[in-house]
Amino acid sequence: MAIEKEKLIDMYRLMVRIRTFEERVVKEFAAGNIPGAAHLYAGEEAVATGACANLRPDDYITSTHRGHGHLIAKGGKTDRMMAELYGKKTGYNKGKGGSMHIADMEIGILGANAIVGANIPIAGGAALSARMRGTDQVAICFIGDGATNTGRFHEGVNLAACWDLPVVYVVENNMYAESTSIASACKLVNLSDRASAYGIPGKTVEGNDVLAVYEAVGEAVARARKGQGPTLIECKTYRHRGHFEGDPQTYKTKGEIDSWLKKDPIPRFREQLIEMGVLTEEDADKINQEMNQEIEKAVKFAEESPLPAPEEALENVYA
Ligand SMILES: Cc1ncc(C[n+]2csc(CCOP(=O)(O)OP(=O)(O)O)c2C)c(N)n1
Ligand SMILES: [Mg+2]
Repeated sequence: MAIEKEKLIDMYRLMVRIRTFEERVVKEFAAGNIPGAAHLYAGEEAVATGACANLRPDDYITSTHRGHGHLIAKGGKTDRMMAELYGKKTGYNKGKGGSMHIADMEIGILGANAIVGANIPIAGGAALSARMRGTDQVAICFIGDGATNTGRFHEGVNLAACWDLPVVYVVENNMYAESTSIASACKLVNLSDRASAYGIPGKTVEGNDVLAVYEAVGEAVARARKGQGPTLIECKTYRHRGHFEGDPQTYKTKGEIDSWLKKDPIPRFREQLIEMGVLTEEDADKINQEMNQEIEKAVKFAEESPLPAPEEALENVYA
């Protein structure tokens, strides 16, 4: 697979942008600067990055409660996202939605979503709309392993399959739904096997390998654009943090955590790019520094932005 050097560097930068954003959220959440709940994406960056690298600005994504990585990968701006997390007026939802409701219709982000699996029919609807308008837009629907056990998954994937809708289901199998292991909640070893129940192709890839995700989702997006219907790609990955910030994670063992930390997608891709001669150590360090500066600015923007006024509470409730 030949990928342009610039594209590879963009993918690295994006993964670092997501990680730097998440690490800062950990800090600001602990300091009490972010109200509500925070479900972090650290560890899973290769999935959103590899998947969204196949999309155009006018394509769609539907996201989850663990959505920061998806939103950044689809082009979401970290300053407006941070402001939203802070509940500030300059945020994506004018500070009234928070982490789990960020949306930007102009770049196809149809929303993070606090209801597990509720983004599945929304992705189908976006894909149906593209079909009815005669465009070749596609929708990527990001879902967790847990969401594949919901009724919405069955109904949504089944109908999208019957109608050959241009949707790609990217299942982020991070092995847990809250504290419930997928091994205890599903007999299948590979969740991509679920695809056969709907008559669509399914594939399992190593979710911490950004190029493997890019390639598999790329084939699925190409199928969808040609009108050949949905595909389900399972990406096996791991969340570095708890289900939510504050989760004591008593259901994970130290051995498990350590073994996955060794498979961290970011150092892995960095080494790969250095070996390929795409980046030098200095280039990679410079990208890390640039992302630190960007997130520093995002936090400053959030801190300095005003809170929404109480009398604005009922504005923008309906689109
Ligand atoms: C319909 C519904 N049921 C339960 C919950 C509570 N809940 C929030 S996240 C979550 C687990 C989701 O697991 P998974 O789909 O694997 O996503 P992950 O958190 O691992 O990214 C649950 C049960 C919810 N938000 N919505
Ligand atoms: Mg999960």
